Amino acid sequence: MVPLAVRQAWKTMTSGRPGPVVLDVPFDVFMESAAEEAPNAIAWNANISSRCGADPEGVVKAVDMLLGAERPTIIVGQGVRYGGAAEELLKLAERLQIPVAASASGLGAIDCNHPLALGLVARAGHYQANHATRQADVLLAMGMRFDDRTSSSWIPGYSFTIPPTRLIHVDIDPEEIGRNYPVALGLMADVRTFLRQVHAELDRRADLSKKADARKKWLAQIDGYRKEWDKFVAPGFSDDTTPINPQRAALEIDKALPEDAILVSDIGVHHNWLLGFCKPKRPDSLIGSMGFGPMGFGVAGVMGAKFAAPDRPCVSVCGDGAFFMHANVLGTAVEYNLPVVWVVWNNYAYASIRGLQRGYLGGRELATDFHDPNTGERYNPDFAAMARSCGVEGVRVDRAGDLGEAIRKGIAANKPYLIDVDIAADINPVGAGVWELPGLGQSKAGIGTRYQPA
Ligand SMILES: Cc1ncc(C[n+]2csc(CCOP(=O)(O)OP(=O)(O)O)c2C)c(N)n1
Ligand SMILES: [Mg+2]
Repeated sequence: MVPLAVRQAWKTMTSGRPGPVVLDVPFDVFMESAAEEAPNAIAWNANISSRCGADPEGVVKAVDMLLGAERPTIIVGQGVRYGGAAEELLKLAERLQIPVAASASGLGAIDCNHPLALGLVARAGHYQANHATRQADVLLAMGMRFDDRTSSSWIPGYSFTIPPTRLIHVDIDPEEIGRNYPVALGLMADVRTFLRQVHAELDRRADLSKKADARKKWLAQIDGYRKEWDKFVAPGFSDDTTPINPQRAALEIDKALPEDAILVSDIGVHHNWLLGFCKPKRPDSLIGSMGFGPMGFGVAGVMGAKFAAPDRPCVSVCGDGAFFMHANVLGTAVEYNLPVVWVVWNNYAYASIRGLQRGYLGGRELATDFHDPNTGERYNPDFAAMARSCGVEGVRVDRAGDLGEAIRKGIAANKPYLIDVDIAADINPVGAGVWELPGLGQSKAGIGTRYQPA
């Protein structure tokens, strides 16, 4: 049974819409011996392809819609990363001069520094991204599922305005198509295969620049939004206070990471800061767990990243709350000799939850603030000393100017390394979208207003 189940689990994990699989093996089954030879799961599944293309007529329609649009916009999710479609995506964006936005899991699908990269669409998303996707006349969404954070709780006019925006939704999982928004065109396909079909169709078209003037106007408009956003966030980058301004911390982390680094984020307010102010260059430069969002994903997951990519620097940014929950990773990293770096985003709180409590409970907090009961002073264990007690290098950073150097040193050390960073908890990331907890109300957009189509 176990060899069969491993084979099936491997296939489920890697094909179609890929994802983690739980294999629950009862103890008695573990104890049994079997005459069966365990087949190699990887070899068994090696020749299965899930690269289905879209309906050919649908491809022609999609190209017609894109070429006829005045404010076309692309938004991508993790389907680009899993489908290995980054190259084809960049080629389409450049070929038709269409800007590319991303959901949290799609960030980095094209280099965030590329002039056509809009950045993040979300509650805490970038103004130029949200304001483009909500005004688009045609929106091409690929390998993404329109979850509540990306979609500003589906409230029209913040992330999307569908309709009147005409949505082309391409996904390998047909369940996602039409699930959250009505589509003008829904196509089940692997993203890379679809993009190759689109390029082949474009090769057959004579005039790709029909709407060139409208496109230029659209891109110029977006440049204006980008300037407004840059101005809005500028002060945070030069803040030199201690505890460190979280926006500044995200910037310093981003600057310190080499081109090929994998940054594994945990769950919490730090994740929002990283999504807002890191500029991932590759589809797998910044990974996190959206949706299920288990704390510990970044604390332990960085070791998984290192196993999978031993030649790339792997850095975890994780909350103090999650790190304390999962501090056993220190021992594991030593036992397996895994040179990973933990940057503990130490804000002395389950800050994301504390922020919600304060917002919705009239300023009160319950068990989310870490303090000494006698003095009220901030309390946490000394994480750097804890690391050293496990045989892991541990340092403390409390000035923004020292953070980048500490990360570079941690990576260069080539052994397990922990950096405990004192980061402010009372500043919250804001962006162009909103979020609503049912029954509790809606947050306010930090920049811009709700878009009302004419
Ligand atoms: C295992 C688990 N328990 C609880 C939660 C709910 N939750 C989401 S964020 C968060 C607080 C995280 O605190 P910390 O790790 O310090 O990160 P911060 O928000 O302060 O950056 C909690 C309790 C969760 N996502 N996963
Ligand atoms: Mg915290």
